[in-house]
Amino acid sequence: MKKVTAIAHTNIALIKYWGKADEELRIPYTDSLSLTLNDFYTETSVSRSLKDEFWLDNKLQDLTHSKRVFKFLDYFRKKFNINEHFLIKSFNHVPNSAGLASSASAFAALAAALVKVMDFNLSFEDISKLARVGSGSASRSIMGGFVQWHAGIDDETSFAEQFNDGQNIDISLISVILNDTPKKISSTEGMLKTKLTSPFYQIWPKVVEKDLTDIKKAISNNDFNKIGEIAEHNAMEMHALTFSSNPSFTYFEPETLELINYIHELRASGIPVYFTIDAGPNVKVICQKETVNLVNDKLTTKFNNIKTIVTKPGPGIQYKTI
Ligand code: 2P0
Repeated sequence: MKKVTAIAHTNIALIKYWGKADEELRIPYTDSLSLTLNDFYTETSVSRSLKDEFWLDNKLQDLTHSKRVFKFLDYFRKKFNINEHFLIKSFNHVPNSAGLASSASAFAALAAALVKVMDFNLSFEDISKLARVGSGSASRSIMGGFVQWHAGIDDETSFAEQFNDGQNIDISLISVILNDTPKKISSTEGMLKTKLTSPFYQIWPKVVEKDLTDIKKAISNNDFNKIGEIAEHNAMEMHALTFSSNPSFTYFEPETLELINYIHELRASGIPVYFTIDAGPNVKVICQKETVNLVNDKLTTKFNNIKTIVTKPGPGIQYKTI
């Protein structure tokens, strides 16, 4: 029986996706832009089978833990009008506590493997549309480097596209794990609460439009400081939406604020360093090759109980030939 193995890397949004126009199809309200990361990925093998089965890290998953994957398989069968079932074996190389969503790399790898096992001849953009329905951010993990997800208005027009492969841009990322307790509000739930109750949500599309235009210019000009400034500001704008929801909520923990203050201090001392934060308390520090070791040393000296992982721009979907 034919088996296909696909590898997809996770990504970090520099301009955040926060809120859906269509919850089922995961059509977002706004475009977003991310950086695919080199050191965190999911490897997924798919073969046709008599029934659907989902294994994660060598463990067969029960129905509860397979629910989201099975729903995605149903969508795949319906979209392409097929009846096949699949045996799925996934390995997550995103450390559990990395503070990075594994759903992006997971659904990107699954979509890519499914398409190939069925011998469908789809473009990366079409695979991105498929991955999007599994998890919005997965649409961006199909491509490497800096990737823009076009919000679009329906399934056909909502997909990601590479903006710049990132290979000539000096950007490094330190994933700082301050706190690895699972978050209380998932991003799916958090973005819905925000959309429904934050009075500031109505200006979010305008905010994103400007930040996106500016960051694309900064990437094209290889202007690291501008990239960092815009990414940091956009992350804080997203978190302001959670604070202004009703009832208010936040993904920040006290340590998150301490780290934010410390990054500001480092920058005031002349080190070009910025941060972004996703739907969790952990902080991703954005710096350059020349300073990454210095910044990493300073962080681990200043904060006792943190873990850090250094990474850089990573590639898009890869298929493994066995
Ligand atoms: C992003 N996040 O752009 C934003 C910023 C978190 C903060 O996409 O509901 O797991 O499955 O589409 O993709 C995380 O949300 O959400 C996310 P769903 P997803 O990366």
